[in-house]
Amino acid sequence: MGYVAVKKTMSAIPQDIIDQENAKLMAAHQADYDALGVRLARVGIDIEHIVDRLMTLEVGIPSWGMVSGGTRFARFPMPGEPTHILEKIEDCAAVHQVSGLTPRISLHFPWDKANDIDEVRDYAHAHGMGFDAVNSNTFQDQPGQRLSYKYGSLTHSDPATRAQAIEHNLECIEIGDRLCAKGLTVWIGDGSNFAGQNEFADTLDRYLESMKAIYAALPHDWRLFIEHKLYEPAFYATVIQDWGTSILCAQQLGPKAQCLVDLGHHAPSVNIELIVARLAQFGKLGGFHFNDSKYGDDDLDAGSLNPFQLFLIFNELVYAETRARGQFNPAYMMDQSHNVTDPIESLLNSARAIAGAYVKALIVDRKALREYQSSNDVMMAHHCLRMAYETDVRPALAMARLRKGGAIDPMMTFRASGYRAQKARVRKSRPAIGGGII
Ligand code: LRH
Ligand code: MN
Repeated sequence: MGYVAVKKTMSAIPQDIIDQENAKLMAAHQADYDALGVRLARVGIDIEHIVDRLMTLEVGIPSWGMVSGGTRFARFPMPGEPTHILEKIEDCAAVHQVSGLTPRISLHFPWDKANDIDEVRDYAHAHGMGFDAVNSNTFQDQPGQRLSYKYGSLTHSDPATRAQAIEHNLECIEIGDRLCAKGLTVWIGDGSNFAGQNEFADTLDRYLESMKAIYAALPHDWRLFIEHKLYEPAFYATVIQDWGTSILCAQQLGPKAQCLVDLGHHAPSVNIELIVARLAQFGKLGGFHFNDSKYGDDDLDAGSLNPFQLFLIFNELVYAETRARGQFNPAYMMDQSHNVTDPIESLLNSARAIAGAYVKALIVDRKALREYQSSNDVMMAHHCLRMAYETDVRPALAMARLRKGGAIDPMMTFRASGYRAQKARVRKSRPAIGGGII
């Protein structure tokens, strides 16, 4: 995806703390690793090859996930949470330092607006961090904003309001370009709460007209991610409600436009891995917002409720990669709201779940699976997936982290660092003002 190489000069967590914690666990880790290596070799899999593949996996961190999240009812800030973008970057760097998996931050504007965007870039680079897709925001009105998005933004019936929303997206591209980001994610809450409020086809025409203007402003090597969502804030119809509408729009817009799958943006029983396979088959799978949910867009920790679904999604991704013969680079990002846990611990938890799902998908015996599928041996085909899913791959995950300077045990190492308590001593606390996701 052509991200800039960054020279790390600053560490969020003193590296010797990570090394000390690793030293205590090294012997047991090595024994577990060797045992897994023997077990995988028994079925013809080279554990070193798997770890090498895992070392290439990179997942973007949502800047808005670094503070305690909330709901419309309330938000409960946590002592030591970041109070501005530089502190958010420092915390993102701590997640990457311990997990080795999250080298890029996905920023959201205007939430992450800064007077000196070059300072933000350089501060991140100094921590060994880069930037993933930037996110525009035309689902809230900003103080002093001329025209309201109450009745929509890129699809508003008023051309001036649409122009204002387009202008904001062009500004996000400009800022993102200064940050060496390579993508823009456009999620809009546009939709209706009453039948008759909007004309569906006309509204989508307006969406495409607006997105064409944004598409035209993309730098040559950028991608435009269309994020669909079933409902909320609209509760009758949402303009970009599902993957079908998303892929039709991406095909209309052009090759740089692709579909972003936020796992929480589907009705509870929807088969998301099937959607992933469809989007990948037609070259329109742009990326992910990983999280988990039970009811709605709950933005819970990825893999915390449906780890098997996460595995099945990566099972489709691993197969799609073989089918795509190299033209396959979905942008993996997390999008979570940490309402009752330390955001860093939740992101470490989710990073481990995502890496685990990927490694389990890599060890699926695809040759056997293909044979069982073509001979309609249903149970053995399913068994292939179960055997991979039920394999304890934690030693391989730990080895990849270790080889990237991270922690054998991320959670216990982060706790041992005393990072949050130290930040609580130096950072101003943010008042708990009402609800809202951040
Ligand atoms: C919408 C969404 C979108 C972000 C927002 C914070 O629900 O998933 O990706 O802009 O959350
Ligand atoms: Mn999202």
